[in-house]
Amino acid sequence: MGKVEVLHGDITKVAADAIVNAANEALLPGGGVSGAIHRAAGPELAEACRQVAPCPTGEARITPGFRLPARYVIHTVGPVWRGGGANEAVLLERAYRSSLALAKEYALRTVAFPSISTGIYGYPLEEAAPIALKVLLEEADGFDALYMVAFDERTFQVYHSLLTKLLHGCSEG
Ligand code: AR6
Repeated sequence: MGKVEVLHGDITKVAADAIVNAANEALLPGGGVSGAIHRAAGPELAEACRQVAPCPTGEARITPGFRLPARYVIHTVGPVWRGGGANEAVLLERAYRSSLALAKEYALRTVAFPSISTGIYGYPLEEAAPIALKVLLEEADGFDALYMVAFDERTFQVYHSLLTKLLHGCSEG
């Protein structure tokens, strides 16, 4: 089984086969991780996004990585948090799964994710992390490595301690 790891840092520096972008449905360069990815990839990325847009919430699109160390960028759209009663959990899980389905289609072996929806889109981190890690652990078999790249300290701590707990639980089963 491929490994799942939580990393602390900037996803634009990660030399995975693909990094995932927490995008908006129009695939326009925004703020947050999306802004950072577009700045690091160069202006060609926005043009490539234009050609594959729009991307409904929960779906994913793929483009080259241009000036990034990653070969590809997989753009996915997580849900905007509306209090929890608007299918957010299903849509968040779908965003992770669609991204990995696309990665498999392209025979990619390593994929790095940011914490989708937990920034500008307001999804509570403690509720998003179990969904994200559940999908990564379930799908790890099809990859060499799946990374969750946490930019800030709190995000790192939440994912890191949860992953440790989940792996510890699994090893007993
Ligand atoms: N590397 C890794 N993670 C990062 C980086 C980075 N360089 N920069 C920020 N993050 P957000 P969302 C973290 O807001 O909530 C955009 O405008 C950040 O700390 O980027 O899905 C899009 O265009 C947080 O933990 O994404 C959409 O309109 C996580 O990435 C909207 O924001 C996600 O925060 C999407 O909002």
